Amino acid sequence: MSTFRWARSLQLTLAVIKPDAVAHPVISEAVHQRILNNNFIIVRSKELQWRAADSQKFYCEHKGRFFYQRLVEFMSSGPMRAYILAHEDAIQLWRNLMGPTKVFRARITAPETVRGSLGLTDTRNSTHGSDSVESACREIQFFFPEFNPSQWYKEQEHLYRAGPICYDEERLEHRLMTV
Ligand code: 3AN
Repeated sequence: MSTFRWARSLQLTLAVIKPDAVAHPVISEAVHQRILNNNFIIVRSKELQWRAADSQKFYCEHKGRFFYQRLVEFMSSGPMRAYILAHEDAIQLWRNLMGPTKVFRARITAPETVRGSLGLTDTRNSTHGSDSVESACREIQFFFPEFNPSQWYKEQEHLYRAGPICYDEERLEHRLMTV
């Protein structure tokens, strides 16, 4: 059972462990442990694999960039693990833990971050995280179409904030003790 102490409302973000990291269970587990060690609430988690069309749709803003084709192929090359995470400052906290986009910069400037310590290349950089409230909502719905963030904030946020919650090791998610 976990009793987190929250001073402010919870915020949701989307976090993804990309195919390069999921391909190596030790690395994937290390990222998962960082999520738990940083007191994120795992609201949902699932493993999935994209088709090329999913990858193209998700990264359409990068169409035309030199790395686009490589990125699209990589993101549909194998299984990923996606999470809906909650924390007081979930978006910024997860992005701080991930570190800079470019792995070689991350290794030098932020070696303790996920990308700095576990990323392979600028494309195969181990993790993804939403960069704003708007993108978190959009991306959560892309990965978890059955989940409604607005409804969660309205009906569930106060329950997760008050707790108690427990961690379900089989589902790799936290759940409310009252449900
Ligand atoms: P971030 O994931 O840090 O928010 P974005 O949204 O600019 O970064 O880029 C999306 C993804 O595109 C990155 N995670 C990375 O996999 C890939 N990418 C971005 N910039 C480069 C680059 N210069 N070279 C190769 N891949 C890149």
